[in-house]
Amino acid sequence: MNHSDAPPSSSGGDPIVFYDIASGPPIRPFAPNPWKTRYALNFKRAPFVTQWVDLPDVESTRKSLGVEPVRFHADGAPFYTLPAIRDPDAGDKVVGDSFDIAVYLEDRYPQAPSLFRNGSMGLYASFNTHMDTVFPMGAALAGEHFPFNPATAEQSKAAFCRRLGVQSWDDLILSKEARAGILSGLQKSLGDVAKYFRFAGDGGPFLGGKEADYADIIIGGWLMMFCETVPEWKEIREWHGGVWGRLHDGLEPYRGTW
Ligand SMILES: N[C@@H](CCC(=O)N[C@@H](CS)C(=O)NCC(=O)O)C(=O)O
Repeated sequence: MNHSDAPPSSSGGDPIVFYDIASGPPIRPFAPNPWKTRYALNFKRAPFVTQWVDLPDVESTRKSLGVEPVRFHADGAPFYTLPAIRDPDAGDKVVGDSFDIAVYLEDRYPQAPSLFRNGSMGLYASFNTHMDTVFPMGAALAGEHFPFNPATAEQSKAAFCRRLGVQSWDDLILSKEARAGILSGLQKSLGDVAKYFRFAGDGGPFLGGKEADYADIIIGGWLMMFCETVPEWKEIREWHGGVWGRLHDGLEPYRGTW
């Protein structure tokens, strides 16, 4: 987003509407990219309400907001995603990508702590892209633990199968051996990321030390997905000297309520 597009600041009117993906009841946030936005909204102390969207309704919701897709399937077809936000207090401005939302919030709430140190958004954007190549391999571990809404689970499973080119949902359920293989691959890849914490100084818990910023939120969003959907989370949080558990716990004040 161009900085000149941003409204001057909040006038304290209607809250931002945050479109997040609903789990089955009782509803809880679990999706990694929406978690980045939830953390950023709380970090910037932005007034917001959550509009829960059932997985099969993500496409129609995004279309109704008139926001262009930011992801595409392998065949080039649009992949409709959340998060998105709508800001009624800024002429119903809609933003539909977690990173763009963070940039928007930084401009919108200049008095709140900064998400980006030294205004270096480009560096954070490239870090975001990098992390989005490392963490998704862990998503396969959710499998049968994915918190579908029972009312629409079959529809959602069919969509996942089409997307991944498999015949049935059962094909996506991992054997014990496959699970162990993914865990060990994830551990190796996260080991490279864990090395970034050597700059944290005095035990972190964040990448930049004692204060969180958007780089921690990028990782934290993925860790929330592990925490909510991956049974091995207790093990993962202890990997690499416990950097994951410490960062996750350090972000607790920014989780808010829903
Ligand atoms: N680059 C986008 C990616 C958003 C994204 O991939 N969202 C996922 C949830 S983490 C989604 O909406 N998936 C919908 C689906 O799987 O049908 C962003 O950061 O906002």
